[in-house]
Amino acid sequence: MKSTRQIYSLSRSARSYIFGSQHLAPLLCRSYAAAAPATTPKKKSVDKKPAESDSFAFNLFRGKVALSQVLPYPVKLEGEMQEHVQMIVQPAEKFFSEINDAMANDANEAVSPESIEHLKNLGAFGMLVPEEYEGAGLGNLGYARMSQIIGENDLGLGIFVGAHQSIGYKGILLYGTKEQKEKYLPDVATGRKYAAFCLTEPSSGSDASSIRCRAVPAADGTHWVLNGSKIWISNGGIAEVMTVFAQTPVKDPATGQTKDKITAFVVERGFGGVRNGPPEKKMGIKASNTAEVFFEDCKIPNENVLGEVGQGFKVAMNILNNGRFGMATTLAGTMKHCIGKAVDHATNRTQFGSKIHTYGAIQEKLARMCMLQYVTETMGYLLAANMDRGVLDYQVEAAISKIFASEAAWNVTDDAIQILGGMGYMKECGLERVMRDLRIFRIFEGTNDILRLFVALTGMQFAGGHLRELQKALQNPASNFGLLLGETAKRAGKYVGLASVDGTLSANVHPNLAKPAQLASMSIQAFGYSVEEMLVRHGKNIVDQQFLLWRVADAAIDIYGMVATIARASRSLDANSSSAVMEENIVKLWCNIASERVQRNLNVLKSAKDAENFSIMSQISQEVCELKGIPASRNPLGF
Ligand code: MYA
Repeated sequence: MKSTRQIYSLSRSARSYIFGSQHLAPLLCRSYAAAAPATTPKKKSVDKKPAESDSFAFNLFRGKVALSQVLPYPVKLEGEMQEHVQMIVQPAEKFFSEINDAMANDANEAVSPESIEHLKNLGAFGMLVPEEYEGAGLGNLGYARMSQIIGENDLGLGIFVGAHQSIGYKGILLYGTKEQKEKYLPDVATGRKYAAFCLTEPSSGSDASSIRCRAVPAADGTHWVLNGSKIWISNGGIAEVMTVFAQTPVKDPATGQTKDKITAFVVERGFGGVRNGPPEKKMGIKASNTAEVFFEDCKIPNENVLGEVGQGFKVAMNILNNGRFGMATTLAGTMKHCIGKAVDHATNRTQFGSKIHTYGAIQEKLARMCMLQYVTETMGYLLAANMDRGVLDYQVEAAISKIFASEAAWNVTDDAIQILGGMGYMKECGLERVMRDLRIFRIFEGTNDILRLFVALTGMQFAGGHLRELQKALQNPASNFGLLLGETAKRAGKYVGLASVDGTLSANVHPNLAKPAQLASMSIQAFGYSVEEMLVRHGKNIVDQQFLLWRVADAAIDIYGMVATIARASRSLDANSSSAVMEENIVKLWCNIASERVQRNLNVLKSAKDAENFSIMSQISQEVCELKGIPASRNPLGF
């Protein structure tokens, strides 16, 4: 569970920006006015123009259907890049089927030296690094394809190579100077040196900005001196190159005051003053090294600051955002593997005189597994494609993909084990390793709990900015006629109870998907209204409504999954692809299930019964914490 400090911390920026300087209540719905709390005016927000974005997820929070990043489904590789990626796929698959032994890596708690040599030859340590720096130059879609193959075969190995490049040296790729790139990329891209991302500390997990590692400029100004420690660092025991985040004194030019702000550094083990603890003993991903890293008067040259001094928090967040699609595509591979195992068993195993795949209980599981894999794969590749074409505001989609993928993979693996029954529980079958490996995916790279809050609050912050603009427009209706007319029309639909569903989506997808598209459009509209109502009702206190924010995030995740899969299946239907019929069925099933869940989650936002349940849950939780667990006296026998 998150500490109060962590929970509060997430809200820092959201609290300041969602409502800005004035109440929205009089504008939107009088009956809410009394409930809207007073807000402290904050100059920064008053005149700030609300951000515009083409992100589907951002606009969703305004009830707007923004399709340019989703439809037509933009995932494709062409020309040289396609050939380039295709050329690597086959040797990668061969490597996993003939050389790498995931079970042995797990047992030995390390990837075998033979596998590492092959990975180097495959270019697996520098998939995203341009060829001029000795990398494979694959682009995000190429990386997505490779990560899927890795996810199908060995998640422990995946974290070894993933932590290295997805986050370990990603900062150098994204923020590095020419000199930094020239100095470090060739070594890390070839696997001559390994990299690690050092953010988490004993007292700073989800609350990333509370890190205590500190670097101060040396008296002669030639370098920085770093002290502190980091925990649970993937590749921490083997990395030569580390992206390290530390507090640094930064002078505010406006006030002249010096405050601590986070700065990112590229730290070489060779600088001295760097040591690591023993490899951690973990539940899963055992083949990946995880260790504590200590910095004791470590001298970092000035030129090893990554990005700008004081901008390290944003560097860290953007590295994490940038790497998250890889988790979705990796886990799409893992689910494919599990589905393969389950299908193999279900089509060969006879019970009660029939193959078990003919029974509804098994069919339901297999269908659900295929659906979850499809949604995950669709999201992961969509994100990678958008990143390749230069989209910048993908952080909410990235968080959604990470949350969805890690939970879907867990459920799919669980269902696969269930289908295999006793066989699935045996080590030999390999699924127990997958399950152990998977558990961490809901925890690391941002826990799903914190990312749900991030999704909901970031979206609401965006929507809140636009509501503020509307409020300002109302103060001078004559010169804001267009804006007000649009908003009036939107609200009129709501208040006369019309299902005034935006036709954009249905009009642009294959006719076979008209119904799912309509379900998605209705969900988007209902979602936009619910967000608006929540903003009006709770004001800046929305950030404290975690029970509700959780439901908002879940609804956003479901809707994003609907629209993304509709776009993908529509493209397959248009192209008459061999998988089109299956895709159509999956999308119909997903949209039926997801739209119902969206409605349920949105109903919870205003339900008195659910409010009562949340309050009861708070009480139970508080009591059990006060009692330090369940006391023996609560046993039915009384002792
Ligand atoms: S590494 C450790 C991972 N740790 C985390 O993910 C930490 C999670 N915590 C956070 O993300 C932040 O602390 C939160 C913000 C979100 C809680 N993008 O006041 P604020 C901006 C862009 O809300 P806080 C690991 O596990 C925000 O807008 N911007 O901040 C590796 C605001 O900006 P402004 C963002 O309350 C495991 C400012 O920052 C973002 O302190 C190995 C302050 O915001 C964002 N996301 O908390 C994995 N967030 O001031 C290996 C905030 O301008 C993986 N902001 O308004 C490999 C897998 C793949 C395998 C591949 C095989 C090949």
